[in-house]
Amino acid sequence: MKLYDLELSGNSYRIRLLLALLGLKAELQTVNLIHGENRKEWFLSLNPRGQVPVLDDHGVVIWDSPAIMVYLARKYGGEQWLPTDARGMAEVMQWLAVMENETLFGLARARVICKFKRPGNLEEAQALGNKGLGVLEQRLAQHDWLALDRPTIADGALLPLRRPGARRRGFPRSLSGRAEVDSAHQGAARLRRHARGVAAGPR
Ligand SMILES: N[C@@H](CCC(=O)N[C@@H](CS)C(=O)NCC(=O)O)C(=O)O
Repeated sequence: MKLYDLELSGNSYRIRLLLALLGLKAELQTVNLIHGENRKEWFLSLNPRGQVPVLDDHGVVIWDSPAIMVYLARKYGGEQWLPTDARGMAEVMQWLAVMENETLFGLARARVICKFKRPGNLEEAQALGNKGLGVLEQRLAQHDWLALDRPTIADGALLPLRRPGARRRGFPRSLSGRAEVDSAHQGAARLRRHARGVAAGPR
């Protein structure tokens, strides 16, 4: 199994995290976005969107981090990480939607504007990110996990982006010190503790 990824990429991190939680090993191939490797023909043939992460599981090629999580959870995780009953699956998927919207276009966008000086509307990104954090906070104030009563790919998808130290790696300062950030940190710590219990943890 091979994962095309990038150390700094939050979208790639969540796949490394899930691989570790599932006790799976993958060969990691760094795709250098700065040098435009993701726009080369060989990489576009794997992912026409030219983005990491991409998983190649012995010829089965999947791109987009939530899709990769769904694939890994269903293929290797039994019912634990993504259950097949209607309600359980829907509850997990609704959190993946938060990841694809508020996290990606809010927190992650704000991060690339601040850290990599990419163009974009920082205020809008932060407002959306804060909205997403508020939704996480509301849930985590009353539950240990985002979906159901156990860790699922919803936690793997959403919590690592707010892991302690994330701010140093470029998340906007204006998000610091907020109750929902602290709560998301606690959620992330809970997931990492769980990860330590079942696996060596991601790098
Ligand atoms: N929805 C995608 C987003 C992937 C994404 O934005 N990847 C970034 C790195 S974190 C990337 O490859 N950007 C290069 C580009 O878009 O040209 C996912 O979750 O995998």
